[in-house]
Amino acid sequence: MRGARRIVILTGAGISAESGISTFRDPDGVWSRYDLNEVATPDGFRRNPELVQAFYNARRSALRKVEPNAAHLALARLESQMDTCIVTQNVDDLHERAGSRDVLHMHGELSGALCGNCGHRWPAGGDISCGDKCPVCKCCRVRPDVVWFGEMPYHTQRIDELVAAADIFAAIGTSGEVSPANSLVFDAADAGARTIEFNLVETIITHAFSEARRGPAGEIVPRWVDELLGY
Ligand code: BV8
Repeated sequence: MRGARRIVILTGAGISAESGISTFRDPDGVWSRYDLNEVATPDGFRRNPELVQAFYNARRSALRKVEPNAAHLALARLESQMDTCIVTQNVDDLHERAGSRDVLHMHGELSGALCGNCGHRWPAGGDISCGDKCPVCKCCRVRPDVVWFGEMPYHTQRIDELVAAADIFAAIGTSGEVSPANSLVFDAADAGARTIEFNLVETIITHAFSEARRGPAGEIVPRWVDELLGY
């Protein structure tokens, strides 16, 4: 039997829903208001950079008005007492603001800027605009440091290593619609981990989990953390 239990937690937009951040594929979600091909692909950015910058600037300012919820706080409490790593598809900073330290943003972060010319990455601070200059190469091809469709997610090797060594793999608030994030549960199950899905509803990857817990993350995740910590 391995040592202390290693827990890997994949989070999606649903964990931030109760904080007031829109999910993507719920009926009133982001993709019901925007065409992802226009605002979350390199071609979309090439075609209309102003639209894309405005899309992410609006999400950046919305994020400043919300707080982490009980699910984010419970995961930070878990990490303070057990070997826990969060792999998030979210580009918000609510896990960090809840106190989590070991967070891998596989789709990048709203708080980051990326130079489309030299690849330099830096904290954006406020809004990003098309006229901004890269602090390194001085080129004006600054974009949000997020992973668009068709681009390689960040931290893939580290994530694969963590999942292969996990004793428990949990997915919280994700529809399982996006790859390669949606394949991690299969890798975890193949490696012998216990797998648990936390969602309001059944998803297209529910069948891959050994257990499913239904309800709002803000309620069912703190309960699960209490169980794990023996409260
Ligand atoms: C890659 C970042 C390869 C920025 C995002 C056909 C054509 C082209 C591409 C593809 C294709 N088929 C597959 C692909 C690959 C593609 C993909 O998966 N497309 C999908 C749409 C079919 N994937 C990629 O392109 C990825 N890259 O494959 O690279 C490669 C290899 C080598 C070299 C180069 C490249 C990159 C994917 C990353 C895209 N970027 N976002 C941004 O945020 O704007 S993804 C986008 O979806 C969001 O970031 C989001 O995080 C992510 C996943 O969505 P979820 O988080 O799951 O959110 P969703 O709304 O879907 O679901 C919310 C869930 O929460 C629901 O289930 C709901 O029931 C639940 N919920 C709601 N409220 C609550 C709740 N649960 C609990 N409590 C609540 N209160």
